[in-house]
Amino acid sequence: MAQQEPVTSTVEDGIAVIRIANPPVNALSAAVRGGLAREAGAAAANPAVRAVVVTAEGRTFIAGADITEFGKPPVPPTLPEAIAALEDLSKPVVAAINGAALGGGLEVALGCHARVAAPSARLGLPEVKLGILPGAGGTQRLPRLIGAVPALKLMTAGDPVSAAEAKTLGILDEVAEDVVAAARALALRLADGARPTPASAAANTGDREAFEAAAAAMAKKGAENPSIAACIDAVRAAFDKPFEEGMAIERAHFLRLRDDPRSKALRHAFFAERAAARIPGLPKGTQPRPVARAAVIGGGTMGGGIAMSFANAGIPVTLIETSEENLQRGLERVAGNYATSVKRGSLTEEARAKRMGLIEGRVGLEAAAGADVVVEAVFEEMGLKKEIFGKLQEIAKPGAVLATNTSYLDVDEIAASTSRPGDVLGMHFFSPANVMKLLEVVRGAKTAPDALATAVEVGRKLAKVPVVSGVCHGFIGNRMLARRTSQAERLLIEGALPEEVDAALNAFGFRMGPFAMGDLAGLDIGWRIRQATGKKAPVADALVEAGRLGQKTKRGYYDYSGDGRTGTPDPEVRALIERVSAEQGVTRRSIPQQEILERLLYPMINEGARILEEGIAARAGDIDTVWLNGYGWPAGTGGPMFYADGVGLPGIVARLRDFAGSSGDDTLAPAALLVRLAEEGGSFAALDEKAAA
Ligand code: 3H9
Repeated sequence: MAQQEPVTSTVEDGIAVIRIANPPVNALSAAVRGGLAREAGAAAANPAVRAVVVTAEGRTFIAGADITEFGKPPVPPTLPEAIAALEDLSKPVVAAINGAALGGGLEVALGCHARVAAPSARLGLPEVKLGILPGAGGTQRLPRLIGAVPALKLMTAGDPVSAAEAKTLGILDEVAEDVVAAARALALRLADGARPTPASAAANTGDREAFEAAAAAMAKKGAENPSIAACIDAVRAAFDKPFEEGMAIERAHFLRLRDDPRSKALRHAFFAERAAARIPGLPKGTQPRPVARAAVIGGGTMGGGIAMSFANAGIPVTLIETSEENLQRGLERVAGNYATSVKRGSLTEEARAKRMGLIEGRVGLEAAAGADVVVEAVFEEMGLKKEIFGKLQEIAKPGAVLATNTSYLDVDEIAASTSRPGDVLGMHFFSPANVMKLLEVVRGAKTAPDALATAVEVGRKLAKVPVVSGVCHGFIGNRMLARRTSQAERLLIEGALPEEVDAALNAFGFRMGPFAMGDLAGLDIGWRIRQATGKKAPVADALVEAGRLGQKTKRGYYDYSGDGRTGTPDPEVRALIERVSAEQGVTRRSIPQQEILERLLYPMINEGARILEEGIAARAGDIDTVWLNGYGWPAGTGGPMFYADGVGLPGIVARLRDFAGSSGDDTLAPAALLVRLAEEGGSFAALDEKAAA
């Protein structure tokens, strides 16, 4: 297919308007960079042109460098060269920022001599989130333009700011509804006056001492993030090095970080998250059903958090309980959460009032009648869920999506309790539901395509990261977690201590290990599930039976008698574990950290491979997205399946065979898919690419 020229320009009334049209987000592909340099040259050569405006088509100005080009051989011109072509023009160049200007997009705007943005535009340097730093002059022009401290803050946080904030910071000259008209007017005024100072020659870097103090604080906070140190080093050059030298320092950091495995992992995560939103196997033209109102059944912690998610997205929601008393308790918890946010300054009083106004509390299931999507969030009890869905078939309006928030139960069995199984699916939120990004959307055998599309669309509206899962015990995330949990318990019996197991995962990058996590959540939860399913975990069971339920009883795997939150190793726990080992006839041994890590992670990866071969997940990237957004998997390693590719699948297969052989536990034997990929020299990434093509 012939590629349309993505950069064009028209000359009218002495002004050349350069327009970028490279859908979907006007990323700076080679063709766009080349086009910008070419049109800058044309404007320079055309005597009829007195000034230049740079703008773009669509909702975005420019979303930055084209990230898909990062792994490929470079095609000239580089982005710094294209930007220099604009900045070096002797005629004034004004950016007309019609939408998001991110990364290289903001850097293009900084290379222009002045900037006008639409009120809805957002501006930012999100490169650190991809494991790199601004690499097209952002670290040199922005500090010179607005001061080193605010510039460093913007690029180390990576979050965009509004046009109004950008104006206050001094990034923008004007904010205007009709950006192109305003930019034209400004360009003409500049053409009539003196040539404006380009950002590369501005002298607003500010106070060196204040910068060093801010930099030290940021370096401490972001100690494990190499992008932060690189940003600091590059911005520092804006104080004492000529612009060109600063650019060279920036470039060297950029190339080094871009080729680091960490950035590759973060880029993988970016694309995997977006791919997860594409539902495989939907008939062409499937449209989500309209959703104007939601209902949540169950006002507990989970239900309240889900209701908050709807209200936060501006969708009116009815929170339903069985009694006035339970309802009041649920509403009070929600109100309390919002009040805390206001107190912390993360929510305005106005927004709080608006959100609370969108949540209506009602007693009785009949109140679900007006909702387009109903989310059931009651206890994990099949009988109760079936009863509710049985009633909902009459109460809910025709076409309403009926979702269960179950984390383990069989969605098909729940669907079978209604006469409208096509409307039924799972929407598995993660606690706290108003905060956690992940949403597993569980597709039942009979779920209608448009119901599924609706749940994914609702997830996106709620600012969640939806991932579609098939029906199985625990879906994608909890099914894999169960493998880790059982290995963690086995490691204790074989010779490890809770603090050693947790330390192995902390060293890998998890904020919390399984035992610290268990203590936080409460050990009675797992115990109750084991009681109901007839499973055993000798150490965990013994702890619960000794009244050690975790932080809430000040004793669990750790002792919390200090501040109640910081656990310290407890000799009593050690004695208890050693007793269990003895009872099991196990001679305890010291287990190296690397072995602990492999024992925890490889069985999870193995389960991920099974999930993939059974079609429970459509892509390895979906599994990574689940773990990155719902379970605190360290982002810099890209998720379990991406990590597995990096380790090498043959090595993982060999280790799993060792584990299965020495333990006699068949579940540890490598999955057929894992063995096949290892033998063929394949990878999960290649498998996903093949599926996409
Ligand atoms: C950079 O600029 C480095 C420079 O400093 C130095 C260079 C030398 N490239 O998110 P969406 C695709 S680093 C390629 O669903 P939204 C995306 O994959 C860059 N593709 O839409 C998706 O494709 P598909 C710094 C990109 O409306 C489609 O566009 N910039 C890029 O929810 C739609 O995306 C960033 O980190 C890209 N840069 O959100 C910004 N961006 O349809 C990254 C998007 O096939 N982008 N795609 O799945 C974003 O944050 C969001 O995409 C944006 C739109 C807010 C722009």
